[in-house]
Amino acid sequence: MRTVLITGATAGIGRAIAERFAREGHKLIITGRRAERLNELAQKLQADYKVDILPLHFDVRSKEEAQKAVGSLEGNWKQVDILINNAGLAVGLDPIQEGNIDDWERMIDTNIKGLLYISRAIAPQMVERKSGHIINVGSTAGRETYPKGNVYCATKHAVDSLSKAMRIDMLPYGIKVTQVRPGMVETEFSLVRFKGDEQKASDAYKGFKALEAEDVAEVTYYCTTLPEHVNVNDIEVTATAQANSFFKNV
Ligand code: NDP
Ligand code: 8X3
Repeated sequence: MRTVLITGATAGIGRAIAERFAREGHKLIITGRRAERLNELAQKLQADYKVDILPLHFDVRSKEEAQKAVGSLEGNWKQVDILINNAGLAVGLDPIQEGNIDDWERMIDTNIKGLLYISRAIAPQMVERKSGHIINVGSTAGRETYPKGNVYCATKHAVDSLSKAMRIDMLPYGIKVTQVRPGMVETEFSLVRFKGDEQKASDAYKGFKALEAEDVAEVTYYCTTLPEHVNVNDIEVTATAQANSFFKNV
């Protein structure tokens, strides 16, 4: 039984990952901004799987909140064996000359700085114990840049770069670093990207069978089941109907 901290567990991929690990009997620290959803999920997982769940609601964009949340961990909760940096978002889909600067900042602050704040707070105890696994949720958008995806794609390229950098820095301590890169997954992602426009959000998945959050959770869980000497450095997973960021069988 291990302790797993999952950021962005109130919806989509993070929520599915939380359920996948709870099913296996692991202790979970689940995080997100929406306290009510987080508490409901904690109660559900506790009831369904009889596991210990600690909900911590905070905004990963705030260095102070992130440090305070991790600093509040007590006793056994301090030892995080697996950190899953999943919280993230795309906001807007505009050419660079029309981009909304606030949208850009939300993406950069969440997808890059948030991931860094949490990793900086959790990694030292892994280093001290010479044990641990950090999983960063990247994207196919971290490999390919698609039209109007500019800043979102740049943040996911940063996740790619940081995953490689962390793997080098963690090497002397035997800490695994994995990047999981999903293609299109039908979650609240597009609803957030299109600022609540349900039509635009559902159109994004029209005409093909996208991944479900549970598919990504399964792949993520798999990466944590391998022997001590084996690490999945980087894994890209798309729907069968999606070849890459540009080609879909619609
Ligand atoms: P969802 O919108 O369904 O879930 C996003 C999660 O991130 C929520 O739990 C949300 O919680 C959390 N989150 C967002 N901003 C913050 C913040 N500032 N502080 C704390 N938590 C935050 O999207 P997905 O599940 O699809 O996305 C999860 C990850 O997967 C993201 O990193 C995304 O980039 C990546 N991804 C998604 C793909 C897709 O097609 N869906 C494909 C490839 C990668 P709350 O709002 O409660 O704070
Ligand atoms: C999310 C997948 O293709 O919308 O990372 O960028 S995509």
